[in-house]
Amino acid sequence: MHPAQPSNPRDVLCDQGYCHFPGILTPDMLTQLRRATDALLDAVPARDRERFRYQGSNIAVTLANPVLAKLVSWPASLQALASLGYDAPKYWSGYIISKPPHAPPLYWHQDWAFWDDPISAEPDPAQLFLMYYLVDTNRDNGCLRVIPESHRRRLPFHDQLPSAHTNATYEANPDSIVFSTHPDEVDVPVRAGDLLVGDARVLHAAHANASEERRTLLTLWYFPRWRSMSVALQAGATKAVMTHAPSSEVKADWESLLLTSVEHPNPVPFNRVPGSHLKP
Ligand SMILES: O=C(O)CCC(=O)C(=O)O
Repeated sequence: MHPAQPSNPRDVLCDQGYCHFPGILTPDMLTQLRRATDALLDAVPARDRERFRYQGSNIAVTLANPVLAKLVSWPASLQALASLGYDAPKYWSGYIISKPPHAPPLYWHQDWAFWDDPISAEPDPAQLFLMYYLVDTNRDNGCLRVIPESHRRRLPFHDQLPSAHTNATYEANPDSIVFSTHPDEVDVPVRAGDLLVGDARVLHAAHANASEERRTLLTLWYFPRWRSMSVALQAGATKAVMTHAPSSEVKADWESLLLTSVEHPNPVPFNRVPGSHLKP
């Protein structure tokens, strides 16, 4: 029998690797985001559509776009983070990941990129994804799939998967293990405008989009407890950051979320391969 699952969102996040906040975006914000992302998606060149076919798209969020910038500092989401105990998060980057109609599934992967740092062994996440789907999601249109607890427990599957978002995943064959079904996986369907918060270490994938509609997701990356990270890790994280200039309209909201460059003689290297810090 499984032990009882925690009900406090912070405990759920630390225990399962993700938690869910319904109804975070307003209908008006959803409309603005659909309009902004549809315009960007319609302009994606054929070469990128082919390369990112398993994600659907991989468009960097730019803060020059006022609607996307507004999402990064969305008050209800920052309140959700504060309710989890993270009241001074830092923003890292974001992507528009949109599956067109009849798109294939997304490969299994995890996104934590600093496995050499001892913080990787802590139950409390060092990096979070904030996911906003712009349509209701389900098994048929490509909802998220997660392997609960995989952020804090090494599974044989970890050693069978290639590093995420590399040629090995972009060019994987449809019969590759990265598209397999795992006995511990669960579907995570959501409503448009909900917020899914997840630990960057958790193994996740997405179903194929078998519907006639575009399934768009905005994934934003934050460091929720920046001040408790070592200077070497902060330096590694800022080295890898994509810098965007915020538009003047939203800069005030942004100021406390922005990363500034941190120097260290030995920045923690970018390494997405789970090492000795992930125990069975
Ligand atoms: O498409 C999704 O539902 C998840 C996207 C994701 O995790 C990724 O592209 O890295």
